[in-house]
Amino acid sequence: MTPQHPMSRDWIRFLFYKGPSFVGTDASFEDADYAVFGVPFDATASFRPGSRFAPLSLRIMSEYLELPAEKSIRICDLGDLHPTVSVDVMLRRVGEAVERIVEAGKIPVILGGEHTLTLGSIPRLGGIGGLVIFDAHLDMRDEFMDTRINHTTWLRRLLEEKRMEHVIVVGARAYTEEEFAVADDMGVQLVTSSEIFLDFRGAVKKLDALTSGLKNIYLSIDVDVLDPGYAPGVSNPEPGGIAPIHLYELIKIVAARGLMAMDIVEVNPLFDNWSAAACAIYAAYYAMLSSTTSSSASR
Ligand SMILES: [Mn+2]
Repeated sequence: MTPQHPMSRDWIRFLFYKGPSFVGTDASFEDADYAVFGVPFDATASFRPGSRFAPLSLRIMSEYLELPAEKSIRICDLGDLHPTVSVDVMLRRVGEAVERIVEAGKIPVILGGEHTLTLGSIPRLGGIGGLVIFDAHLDMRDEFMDTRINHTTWLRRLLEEKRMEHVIVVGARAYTEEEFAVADDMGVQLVTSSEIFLDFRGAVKKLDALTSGLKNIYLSIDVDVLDPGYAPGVSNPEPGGIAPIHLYELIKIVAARGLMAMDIVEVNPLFDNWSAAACAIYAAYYAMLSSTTSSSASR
């Protein structure tokens, strides 16, 4: 009798690649602390569409990066929501998904898609202790191109519906005077990209102070917060952005407070050389790592 080669026991898995899945995980929902799902939606794109392809490219990139301490985070990949061109349908489905994930005691990690999806998730979550957004933009227009719910207005719609006490936008640099005035009026705190560039340690201290004592953070990462030189593949590139290493260090501060949910949006693979996708994966990864490490330390 010929001895059994180890691969013969699971030869289908050994020979064939069935991916991609986020960081290559095949964990079940039951076994995971983080439940990843994609939202292939870019129907309100005002400049360059294509972020609907980001969930796929983020998964592919995530399988090729050498991420630190990968084994210590328990992640499952649920797949993508079905595509739709309806903003209302997308918002409803995102809301239902995050509600079910949080009810099961897990942390949703949403792969956009355009930023509008955050308006679907936050209203369905009770007990958010703070909203920290990394973004070049404020997304506080009243309307844009004749619609009131789109990727440039979602934060204004969210805060009109329900004021939140701790809303912080980090890396902001591209906004109208009106948006700035509305943000100020609604109590939104800013850490601008110039502040981060000119005095990084000062920015660290400021973000540390702004998030001090907060927990159950909703973290929303718009990859256009990065300079387009680092992350060209976004739908609305704005020069003067921050560097990836600064983004990761700032994310670690926020995520260490403890995450309730997270989304990572606006990567656009049609304009990417895989850099924006790689930066996005690292950002999501450091967030999960910091939140996990801090929660197991406080147990
Ligand atoms: Mn943006």
